[in-house]
Amino acid sequence: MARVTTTTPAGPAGSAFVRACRGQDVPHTPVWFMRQAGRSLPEYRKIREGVGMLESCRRPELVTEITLQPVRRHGVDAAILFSDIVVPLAAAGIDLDIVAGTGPVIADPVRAREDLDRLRPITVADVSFVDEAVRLLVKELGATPLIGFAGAPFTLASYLVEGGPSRTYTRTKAMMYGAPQLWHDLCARLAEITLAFLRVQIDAGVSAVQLFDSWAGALSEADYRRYVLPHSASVLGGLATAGVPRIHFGVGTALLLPAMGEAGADVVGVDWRTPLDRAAATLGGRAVQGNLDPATLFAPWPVVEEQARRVLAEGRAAPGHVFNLGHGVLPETDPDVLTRLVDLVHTASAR
Ligand code: 1CP
Repeated sequence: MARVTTTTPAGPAGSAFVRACRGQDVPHTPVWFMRQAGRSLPEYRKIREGVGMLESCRRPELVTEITLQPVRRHGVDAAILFSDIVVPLAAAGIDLDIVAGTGPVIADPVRAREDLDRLRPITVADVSFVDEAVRLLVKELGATPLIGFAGAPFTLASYLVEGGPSRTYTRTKAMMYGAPQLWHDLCARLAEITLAFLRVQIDAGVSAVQLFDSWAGALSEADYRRYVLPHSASVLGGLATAGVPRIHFGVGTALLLPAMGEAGADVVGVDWRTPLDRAAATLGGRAVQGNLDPATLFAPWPVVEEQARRVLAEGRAAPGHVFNLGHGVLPETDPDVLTRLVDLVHTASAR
């Protein structure tokens, strides 16, 4: 009897990364790192000298170079577009800056109904620099997949309402509970902008998208389902037929993982607090991404190796596993440890 073999398309669609996202067999577990481009790399610090963060996101040649740096250096299985989650908000008309050492700062926070008028829908013309950067990158990367991304409505709303980073999300929750219709209208607008922004990246050629709901872990499951899930679902559901895997990630989300999967993810990103086998058991057959604690990279190498092997073993419980950290690379991380970790993941997982 003839054996049925799945044909592997050439190029990014046949890469270990895309195949793992789809739960297909892979030659090795693919690996990339959230915030792999950034301050851990001396070549990044050098090229960013004297160029503000937002400005650097708007220069396609610079975006291309910064995005390629960690691919060249570490040999990761995927690149992630160098940008920031607030880039589409600036394109939509919000006056904001990304302040070094702080993060996004919003000049006039969104607190009342009339503030919604400052959030216009976006078209490709508003983010033409992203369209151009993705096209340049797809050419440069060849068979290496490029991940596009956006912030999810809750995480974006938290910056808009608080005015910047927050630890307690007091004003955000005050709006959610005290003015639920305003909250839902704000999130619906953000979902529309986010969906348009991801479509621009998909049309320009990204091979996967990641929706970052980094701060969703601040919510109970009940509140997440009521105030957040419908909006993230309208983003992810809007991409159901786009033909690229959808990754959905947040921090501190142990009890939210099933709901984040239900929002329409093919792959659920897991932070380091939840073992991947326990996550997989609640995810109804979805692939997982993660989840080495980024702080582990400051420990002696034998500890890094032991922990990475544990993550690989736990990841086998899921239909597909993309190795990553449980959150972004910390700026003080030794880049040589990241390179060594990529090699370890590849050799230890070779089938
Ligand atoms: O690997 C890469 O190249 C990553 C590119 C990238 C991504 C995916 C940047 C560049 N930002 C982001 C997404 C992002 N931005 C998220 C989601 C991911 C996550 O959870 O880490 C969030 C929450 C932001 C908001 C943001 N932008 C923060 C966090 C602030 C807070 O609330 O604590 C910060 C510090 C920034 C600035 C920023 N964005 C990116 C970089 C390299 C930097 C540092 C600034 C600089 O280099 O000048």
